[in-house]
Amino acid sequence: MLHDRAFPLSELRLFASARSAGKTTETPYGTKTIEAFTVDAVAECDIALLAVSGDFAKEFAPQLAARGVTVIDNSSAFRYDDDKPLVIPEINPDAVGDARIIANPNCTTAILAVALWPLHKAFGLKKVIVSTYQAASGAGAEGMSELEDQARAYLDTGKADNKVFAHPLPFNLIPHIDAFQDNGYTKEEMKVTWESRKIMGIPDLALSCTAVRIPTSRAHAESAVIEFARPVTPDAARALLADAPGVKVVDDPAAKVYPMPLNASGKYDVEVGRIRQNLVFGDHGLELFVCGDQLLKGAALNAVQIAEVVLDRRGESLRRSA
Ligand code: 2RA
Repeated sequence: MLHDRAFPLSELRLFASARSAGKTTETPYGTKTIEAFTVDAVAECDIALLAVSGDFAKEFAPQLAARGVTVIDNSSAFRYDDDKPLVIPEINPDAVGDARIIANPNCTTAILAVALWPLHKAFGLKKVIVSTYQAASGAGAEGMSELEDQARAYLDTGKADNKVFAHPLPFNLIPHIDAFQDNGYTKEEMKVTWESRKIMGIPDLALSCTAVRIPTSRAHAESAVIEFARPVTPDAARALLADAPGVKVVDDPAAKVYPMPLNASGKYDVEVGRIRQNLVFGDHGLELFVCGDQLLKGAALNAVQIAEVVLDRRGESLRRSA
């Protein structure tokens, strides 16, 4: 992603646990040897992109920040801290400010919010009801492998063992992503509510979500039913979204054109389609379907876009102000 976007780095260094240290990996910047993570070693860098557990981030991100490193963290460790920005550059780039720790949102939130934001600015979001259709790779490489292995095993033997997912995923869907909370929602579902409110700056936004794992490999899809404060039409929404950064309107149902995981995989833009006047909320309501690559806009792309904002806003002072 850094190379794809021609991020102006002088050196890329890769850090991991002692188990991986010493291994080499091919990158667009040449063969790299993975180094053992230590605060001292990473403190030599200007920007650290963390793809680690929340516990690891909580322990080490503040230590790196204290050493002058700008940390962009993909875990949920800091997303809900009032003093840490949670950023989608198309929505709230100014939130980056002088922060040394910047949180990257949950993939499901990022894909939805980038499509909701232009509509919110024009018509005012009032209520949003979301249902998700999330790819196996949202659970990591192990999730994707489990789907492939289970699918083969199921076709060969009629049975499939599950470890990563709570149930077999091939030829099934599982309305359970992350842990159940006291209110009956899962953590994944609550993340969409909490994070959308924070990123869009609408603390009282009424948003509820049902998150479902489906047997696709890559790219999450989401259906959203939206009530607005002001009247809205599908044509007006299409026109706005067509001009919005990070979004592509894919909406010609008569030609069987609508967002789908197979098409959205590998794309930077979140695809939006099936835009229609909602039957429940009438002229104040829309219904739409979004699909985005959760490994890109939902993770790596958004993280690198945050790094671009950091560089753009305070590149000169990255280390010197530490
Ligand atoms: C998932 N959203 O799809 C999660 C990954 N962060 O499981």
